[in-house]
Amino acid sequence: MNEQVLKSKFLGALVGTGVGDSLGAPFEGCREVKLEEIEAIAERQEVLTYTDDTHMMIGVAESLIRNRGFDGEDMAHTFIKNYELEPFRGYGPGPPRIFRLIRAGAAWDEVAQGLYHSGSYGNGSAMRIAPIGVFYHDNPAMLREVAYKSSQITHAHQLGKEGAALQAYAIALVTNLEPGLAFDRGDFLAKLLSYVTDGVYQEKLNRIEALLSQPDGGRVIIELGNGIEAFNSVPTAIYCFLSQPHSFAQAILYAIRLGGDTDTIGAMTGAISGAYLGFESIPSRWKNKLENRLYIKELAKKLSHPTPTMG
Ligand code: F2R
Ligand code: MG
Ligand code: MG
Repeated sequence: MNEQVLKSKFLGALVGTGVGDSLGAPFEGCREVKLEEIEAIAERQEVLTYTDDTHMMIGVAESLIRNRGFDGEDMAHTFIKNYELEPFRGYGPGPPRIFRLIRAGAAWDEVAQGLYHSGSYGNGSAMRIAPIGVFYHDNPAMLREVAYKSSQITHAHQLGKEGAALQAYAIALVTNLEPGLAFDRGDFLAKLLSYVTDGVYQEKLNRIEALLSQPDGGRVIIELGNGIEAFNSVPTAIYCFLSQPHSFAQAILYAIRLGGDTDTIGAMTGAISGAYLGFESIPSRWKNKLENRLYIKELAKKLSHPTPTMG
């Protein structure tokens, strides 16, 4: 693939995360969201402010760049440093507890196992995964290994890890596709299905084709979910992308209109759509207002010059 196209996809995935997160943030927890409200609030804001989703995604990118690949200790301490600088980003309850324990000397790859008895299956590791999806886009085995290990820092439950790997693989698959060519939805879903190892995700992915053929937001919420759990949001983001594969704006607006965990489903939909369609597909009225956009773009550019290695 042309180097410029690939770079645009890295930019699209990272900026897409930030735009989806910041557009969805005002509606997190709402039951119904009106299209006009999303546009009106975005229009009124001078800056589109992101939340923990993008803040942690930035930490993932910073650590991958610094180490030219995954280093768990470094990524954990990057999360901690960023959190301590900006604890107001609306973090879920689990990560700050983990950060305090690691600060007190707990091992980065052991501590999260004890959270909620069997580890967290929240969507916190999937929401930040975009840099891993694009960085390892041509190596599915390493992609899974790094998705799992990066999840292990805060989300050690198998469903949390698998949600992160599924979201990363969706991003990787579309990174490998030329946006100008026909998009084969069946092939994309079949690849996701053969990659994912957990029955909970397989069952949800199996419902997507039927939901796409008879679009109904209510059924999407009932059958795929719009909640804070990885299994109730990652398949939903994949659905939102597939419902509007050729329009970043329409995919994001659809995701936010579902209500529930709007910033996170928006962020994950934005990462997939941005990685497929590229940076240019993200409307200027949104991307030009994204908080810290120059820094996020810089991270995406640095990430796109690599030979991935494992730390
Ligand atoms: N925190 C929020 N939103 C709350 C409101 C924020 C407000 N707007 C503000 O500004 O203050 N959103 C962010 O949190 C979600 C990601 O959460 P994460 O990182 O996964 O957290 P955690 O604590 O690990 O898991 C979330 C909840 O899932 C349930 N859960 C997880 N594992 C469980 C298990 N094994 N057993 C039972 N329950 C489990 C718990 O209820 C956790 O609290 C994103 O939406 C992000 O935007
Ligand atoms: Mg958030
Ligand atoms: Mg959220």
